[in-house]
Amino acid sequence: MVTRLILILGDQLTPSLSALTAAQAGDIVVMAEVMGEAAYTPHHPQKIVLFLAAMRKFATQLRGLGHHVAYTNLDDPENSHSIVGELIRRAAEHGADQVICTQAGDWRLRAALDACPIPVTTLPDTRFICSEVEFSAWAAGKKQLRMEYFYREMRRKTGLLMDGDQPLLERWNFDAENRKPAVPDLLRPKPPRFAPDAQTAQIIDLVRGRFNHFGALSDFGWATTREDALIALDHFITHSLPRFGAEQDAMLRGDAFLSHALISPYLNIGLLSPLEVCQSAEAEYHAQRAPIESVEGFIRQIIGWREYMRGIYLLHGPEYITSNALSAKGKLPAMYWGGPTKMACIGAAVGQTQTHAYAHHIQRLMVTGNFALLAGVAPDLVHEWYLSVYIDAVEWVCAPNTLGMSQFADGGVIASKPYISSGAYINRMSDYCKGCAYDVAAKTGANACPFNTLYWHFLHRHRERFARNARMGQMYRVWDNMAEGHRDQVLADGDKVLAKLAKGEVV
Ligand code: FAD
Ligand code: DLZ
Ligand code: SF4
Repeated sequence: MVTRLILILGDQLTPSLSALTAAQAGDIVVMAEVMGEAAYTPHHPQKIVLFLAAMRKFATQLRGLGHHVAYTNLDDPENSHSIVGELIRRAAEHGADQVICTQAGDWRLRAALDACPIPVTTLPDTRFICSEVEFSAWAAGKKQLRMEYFYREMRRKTGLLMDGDQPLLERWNFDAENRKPAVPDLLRPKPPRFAPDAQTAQIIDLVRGRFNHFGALSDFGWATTREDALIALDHFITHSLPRFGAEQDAMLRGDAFLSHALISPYLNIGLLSPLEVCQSAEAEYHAQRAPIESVEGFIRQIIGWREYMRGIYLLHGPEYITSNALSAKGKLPAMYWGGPTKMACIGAAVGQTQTHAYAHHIQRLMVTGNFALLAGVAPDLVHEWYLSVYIDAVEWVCAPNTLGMSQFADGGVIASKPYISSGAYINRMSDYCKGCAYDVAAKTGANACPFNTLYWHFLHRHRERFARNARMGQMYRVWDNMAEGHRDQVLADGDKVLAKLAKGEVV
């Protein structure tokens, strides 16, 4: 009988995975903790713990289902430390001459598996609502790939929040009712955190001993099994979903999680499925326990943004991660890696990233992302940072969010205009500016909020590209109507901030 290896990667922890449903008696399931994956970028230690703990527990589950699992621990002396190396080793050990795998999420691993000397049969990853082929068909011939229209297709396809072929309540989007500023609220439900069990605690010790990456391990509280991920989902749906829409964009110093779901890592490694998550949110609307604006906004993030980002990443191929449309070349300031800063907003976003490996979307987009874009940081450095520091970071979703949505490095494939703002937006949506060393109201001077000077500096230096953008013309008119002396001062102050950043000085 032919022996085949069934490869299961660290983000493929789903029993109904195509490679597992293709398994036959006598096949060997291969799972491997390897440095090639654990250190290709300086992952936050909590992220490494999550992957290794969830992998080990999934392997136990597979054995319980009757699979023969050949599992390589990180500290196995025989470990070759690459996925392909482990396939070669296991093939020799078991006399196997074929590998079955579900398509890897990243181009990097796809290329490695394409070069594997053992023949590999690749099956599609069916855990997404929109397949790769379906997305290409939707994109074909379109000049602009608008997420909103893609999302409507996904609503029709899934039937979520639909009334026949029309959207429920005759509206696709309820965002006008969402996105209120931050209000401290002691009664806001706190998401459950999961104390490490003995197996996870052992992995925490292993990771602490082997990796010296940015990020703390002391607050590890992530679910590492489907059972606990379901508890996290259920808690969100019951307690936080009703507030999700209103609080989606709010930021508060003392509250890292607000009313967010904290389920992205579980979706991305396969402990939860996007459809089950959306259906449980939809049920809350029908049971009149959550308002339409929260439920629709939440479902849009998952069947809209998440699927759309994957489609864009796959459509644009391996070169997407090298894009740099604005030719940005700056260094990533040390404050992103926990270095000192006078900017309270960056300090808060980076601080909670260090503690929890988590920041919510608006912190990523409008604080750390916004600043990197205004400061002209090289997008590959920005991408490396996001890919490393967040618990949910895998390339297919991190790259389009970072390079496309946040840094405009893809030249406008995803965003029709750059996501930039002055300090006023951050002040409106957060409590960061109160007590910051900078003055959010000051437009010039040593005390002026760096977002204020760099905002206009960015528009000025990229005038040729953006002045004719219909959504940005108004900002250029505001700039042009300022007194010339004031404009010169803003630019000179912006230059000073950029010079400090270039010299590695604290801002
Ligand atoms: P919630 O705010 O509760 O949202 C619910 C779910 O919607 C999330 O779990 C997620 O699955 C989905 N979602 C929301 N927004 C997006 C989006 N823009 N793209 C894809 N899915 C979305 N998300 C990742 O999963 N991995 C990443 O590596 C990642 N990198 C990002 C980098 C940048 C610069 C930005 C701006 C966003 C990034 N995001 C990424 C998207 C988003 O910030 C996270 O999905 C979200 O913060 C996860 O927390 P949550 O589960 O509490 O989400
Ligand atoms: C992220 C990650 C880490 C930290 N470690 C492993 C590992 O040891 N073994 C493994 O199979 N996968 C790991 N992963 C997840 C992979 O990097 C992920 O499967 C690819 O990036 C494809 O999306
Ligand atoms: Fe951030 Fe500026 Fe507000 Fe300080 S004043 S917290 S730098 S937006």
